[in-house]
Amino acid sequence: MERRFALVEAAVSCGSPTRGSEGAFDALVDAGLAAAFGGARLLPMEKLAPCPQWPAGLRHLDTVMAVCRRLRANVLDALESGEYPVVIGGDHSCAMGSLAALGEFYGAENLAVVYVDAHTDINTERTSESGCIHGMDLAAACGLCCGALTVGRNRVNLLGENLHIIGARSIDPPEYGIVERVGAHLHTAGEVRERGLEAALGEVLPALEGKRVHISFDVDVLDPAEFTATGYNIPKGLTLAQVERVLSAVLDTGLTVSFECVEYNPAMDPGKRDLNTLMSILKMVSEKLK
Ligand SMILES: [Mn+2]
Repeated sequence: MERRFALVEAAVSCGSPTRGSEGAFDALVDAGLAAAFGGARLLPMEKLAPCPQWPAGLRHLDTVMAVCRRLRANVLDALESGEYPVVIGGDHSCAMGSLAALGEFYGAENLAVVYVDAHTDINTERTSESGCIHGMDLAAACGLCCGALTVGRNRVNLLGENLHIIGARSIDPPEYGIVERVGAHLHTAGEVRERGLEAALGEVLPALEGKRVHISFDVDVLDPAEFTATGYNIPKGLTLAQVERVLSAVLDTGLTVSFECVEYNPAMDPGKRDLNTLMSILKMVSEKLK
């Protein structure tokens, strides 16, 4: 049976310090993303103004959580309709919403996440220095954060041992300890450079067996030589070829149940160079899934 897709918008940028990524869904749909995914059903989302409050030092908490609750409902809607969700952020705080839906639908013990990102996003509200919620989504999904960062029914939607982070190179000191404590698997960009990407994939891919796999792809994993339209341009990133290799290797397992792409900022891409790059990556993803 042919796979049906839902393109799900996560219109949030105030989980990050930079505005603009809430426009990524519209930019990608304008560029033909729905057609690339076989006439996917669109689940757009209202763009909320960032609330002024930062309770408990959490930047724009109410707006971020409102988006994540809507996203959870829309991803559940797609899953219950038998569709494969393709979530388009927005900043990475939206992963709290997607992972809430996936954890509830499949059960946290059955879910694995391949997190392709320049960051580890595993600060809690106690370790974060910035208060930016897009650096806390994995900690929240693993149940390490305060109740205010819980989306949906379950406090724990992901077990650390089922989390595989690839390409990280901007990691806060407390995050190393949290990664270790939850038993997550970290393959930094430096490690990929030194040992090669295939060595990392050789550890990640066998660990996915028997799991339902979610890919969460933050465009900032790419080296700034090839992609700059995102909030952080962090040197020594993965090449486009390496990112395509990671995504295709994970997609080729046939185990993925959803895909997420975050942190593209069309406001930083007037010439649309990076839009074209991203569309080519996402078309490759769609071809793999067809
Ligand atoms: Mn990132």
